[in-house]
Amino acid sequence: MTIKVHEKLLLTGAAGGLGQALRERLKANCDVLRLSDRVDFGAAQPGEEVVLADLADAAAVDAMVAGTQAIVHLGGVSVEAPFAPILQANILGVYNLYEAARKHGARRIVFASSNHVTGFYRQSETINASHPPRPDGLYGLSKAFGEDLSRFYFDRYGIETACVRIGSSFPEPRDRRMLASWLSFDDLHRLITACLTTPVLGHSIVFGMSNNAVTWYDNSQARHIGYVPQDSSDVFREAVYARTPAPDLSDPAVQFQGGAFVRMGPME
Ligand code: NAI
Ligand code: 15L
Repeated sequence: MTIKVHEKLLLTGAAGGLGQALRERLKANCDVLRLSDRVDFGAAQPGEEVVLADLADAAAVDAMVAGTQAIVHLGGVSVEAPFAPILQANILGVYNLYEAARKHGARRIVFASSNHVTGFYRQSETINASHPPRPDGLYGLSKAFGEDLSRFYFDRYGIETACVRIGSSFPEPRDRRMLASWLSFDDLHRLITACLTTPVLGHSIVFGMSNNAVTWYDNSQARHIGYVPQDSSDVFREAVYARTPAPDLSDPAVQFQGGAFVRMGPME
């Protein structure tokens, strides 16, 4: 099956952890991969373009989006933080991105949402896309805003979006919680590819995790995307248990899906 369905694909947040992991992988999905971040990350390689832009700068975002047919939007504040930078990057930034997509005719966006949109569900619960958001902080709240904004742009303008509520995407699970939330880089690429290639995406919410035996997420409402994970955190379980202490069940970070994020108070 060909996965190259877009001529020019934009990847934001290209300098970040996931941006670096996806840079080579996403070249298979397009003729030209346009990479963007606000920080310098080196020159364009063959098959690439580089456009530096701060997401809060509407004119820069407009130029970043122009000429692209689809967007993988990873850029932004990626952890809990004071409201000011979250406001600029994740709220104003996502508005600027969708406005530019509307003006320039980009038709499909994969939005890197987060498990922290629903971080205040318990680790004893299994949730699906119909469960209402329960953000565990300002960061999760900003991702919930991005999900709502993208739904509005679908309803009014027909721009299709997959809101991928990424769990924990790192080379390996770092702790016991991540055994449930882990998403391998290869599965992340499979999931993004599925979002970019499925015939009808509409506005969809999909949880981004590998095929982990213990999980809190039910993706049965995203079958139309066709994502089939190939990796699993299970192969790391023994090693993670050996190097981490038994969980304290009275700790909110152990009770809730958002982990330590639920303990972070309002920030100055
Ligand atoms: P990261 O923090 O390593 O990368 C984010 C990138 O966004 C950085 O290169 C940064 O320079 C850029 N950025 C920040 N503010 C910006 C602005 N105002 N304008 C332009 N660029 C800006 O994060 P990571 O891990 O690569 O995550 C990528 C995306 O996936 C983020 O949106 C994050 O919220 C989301 N995500 C990641 C998860 C993970 O496990 N890695 C889990 C859940 C969501
Ligand atoms: C996220 O949303 C963060 O971007 C990432 O750095 C991890 O903290 C991840 O969630 C997680 O919950 O493990």
